Amino acid sequence: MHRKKFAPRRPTVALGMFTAASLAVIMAAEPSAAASTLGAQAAQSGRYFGTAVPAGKLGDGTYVGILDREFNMITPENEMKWDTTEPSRGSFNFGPGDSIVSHAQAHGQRMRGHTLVWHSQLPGWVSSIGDANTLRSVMDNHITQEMSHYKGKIYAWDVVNEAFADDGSGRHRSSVFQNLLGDGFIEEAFKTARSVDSSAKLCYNDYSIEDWNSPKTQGVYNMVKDFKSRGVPIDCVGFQSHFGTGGPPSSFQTTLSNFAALGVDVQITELDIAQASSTAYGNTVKACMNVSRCTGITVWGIRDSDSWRTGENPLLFDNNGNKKAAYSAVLTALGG
Ligand code: 9MR
Repeated sequence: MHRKKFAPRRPTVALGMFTAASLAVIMAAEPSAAASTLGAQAAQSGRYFGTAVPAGKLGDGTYVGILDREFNMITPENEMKWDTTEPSRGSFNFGPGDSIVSHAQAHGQRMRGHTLVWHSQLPGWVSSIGDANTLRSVMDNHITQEMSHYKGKIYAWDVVNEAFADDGSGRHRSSVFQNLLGDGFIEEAFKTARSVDSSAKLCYNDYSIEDWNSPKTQGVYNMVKDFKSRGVPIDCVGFQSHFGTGGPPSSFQTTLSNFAALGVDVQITELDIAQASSTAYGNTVKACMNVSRCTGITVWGIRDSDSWRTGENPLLFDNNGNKKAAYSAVLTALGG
């Protein structure tokens, strides 16, 4: 009776359309003002703008001033990697990662978790395991303990990082995981991750997969396609985007949209560009803006002096924390 009286369905739709139409009129009359920070400008299109943060810089006032003004997503640069979080078997250390999470929570920033299973920054006790059953239980336990500790605090996890080879084969690289567990180690990691925290997005993250024509890109694409077709849980693909002076390959937007069409979000996760030309940065951001499922961009550091690429000046702020020309190019590109 109650439902009938209000005949909810059609009026709801009509009201929805009316509201949308009114909004369009209001927006046409008063276009939303361009934002003055990267995070706020990205948010206007429902995206985020993040950076990598090392715990050791949280005491640097200039650094933190820029971090909290400009960025609304944080990736710990090293603090959630296996060599820090489980330096010996079954002995976990979440202190450094916790300090970054606390900062993020206090400043309204979300977190990308980086990274659960990676051949690098892997402690010797893991790489020297010699039998599959031990390694499988060690890997699953690592994922379980780390994701449980951070449950509810991580927007997206890089569950597996850099598992594909650079040799043009389009196949997985050699690693203790690959060598003992075979190709199935990646899906095992994703299934375990989903069972621990069903609300975090689960990403595969890699570099040199931005060019659609590269065998490595095709290898990752085929893996994601296979996972989606078999119901293996995967929600997103991270394109690290460590570019040379020319910036992204011309096919970058095609790559992002082809992956997105498989039913995953795509994200630029570790962006830096040698010498940081405005054109190269602008083109990178535009490629993301043109793909609706490209949900955010993370640069791999704030000032050039914070970068792992010493001497290449690849970031958006100079050593003194001043905005570089590329900063304006990025802000403009984020504004559509
Ligand atoms: O920026 C990180 C640097 O401080 C570390 O020394 C290095 C060790 O491997 O890892 C760097 O971050 C890497 C990221 O975790 C994965 N993709 C490549 C990044 C740059 O090397």
